[in-house]
Amino acid sequence: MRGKFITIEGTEGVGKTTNIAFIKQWLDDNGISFINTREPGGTPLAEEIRQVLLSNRDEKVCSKAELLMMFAGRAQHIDQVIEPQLAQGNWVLCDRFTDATYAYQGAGREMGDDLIKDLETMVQGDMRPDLTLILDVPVELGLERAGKRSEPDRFELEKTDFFNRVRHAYLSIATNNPQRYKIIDASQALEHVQLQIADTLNSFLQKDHNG
Ligand code: T5A
Repeated sequence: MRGKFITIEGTEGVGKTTNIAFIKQWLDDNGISFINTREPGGTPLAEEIRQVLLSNRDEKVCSKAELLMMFAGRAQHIDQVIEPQLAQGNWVLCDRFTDATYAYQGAGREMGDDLIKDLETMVQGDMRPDLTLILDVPVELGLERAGKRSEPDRFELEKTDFFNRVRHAYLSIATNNPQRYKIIDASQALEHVQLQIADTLNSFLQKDHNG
């Protein structure tokens, strides 16, 4: 049986990395074989593209170049990792996927959705995640948390307005498709965030078992 594809999304510093550790434990506890991966990245070539995308540079990266690099890495990642793993029956847990492109390039960079939809169809066909968790915190809180952890990358140097557009795009994507998306209030203490995540995963698994 084909594996399930779960993605984790949110603005900077919402706690994706922290909560992925919790989800991995939940998968282990439920005896589910899985791989954990990320975007941009996930294969040696796509990780090289990630470096190009995140590193600070004097040359301005134009939005179309940024968008195409996101999808170039994604095409490689799907072909080499995601699709073969799902086909083998393993679950794939991915830190960010195409919803990040709608949120960051579509809304953050104000490129709109049309071009992204075309690229999504070209690169993914009709393949979409089965479940997407959107960790939500006010932008200022996320940036404060991320700032304590490491030096800002090229995206983290953007202004608050940019991240507010990203956040609202995520919330609107989720609201328009409650079947696939679950918004997690990640501004709470970690144990409360993890209770919400566990509830979501337990009902997803239950629905899967019920067919
Ligand atoms: N991007 C990506 C695009 O523009 N388009 C795309 O298509 C894709 C795929 C990738 C960048 O690329 C952009 C978006 C991004 O800018 P990334 O590394 O995936 O970068 O994303 P970041 O958001 O930069 O990831 P971070 O690692 O910064 O944030 P996390 O993983 O969300 O946060 P985490 O877990 O490291 O937590 C941050 C801090 O908060 C604490 C943690 O301990 C940590 O110190 N924390 C909490 N503190 C209190 N209470 C809680 N509940 C907490 N949860 C976490």
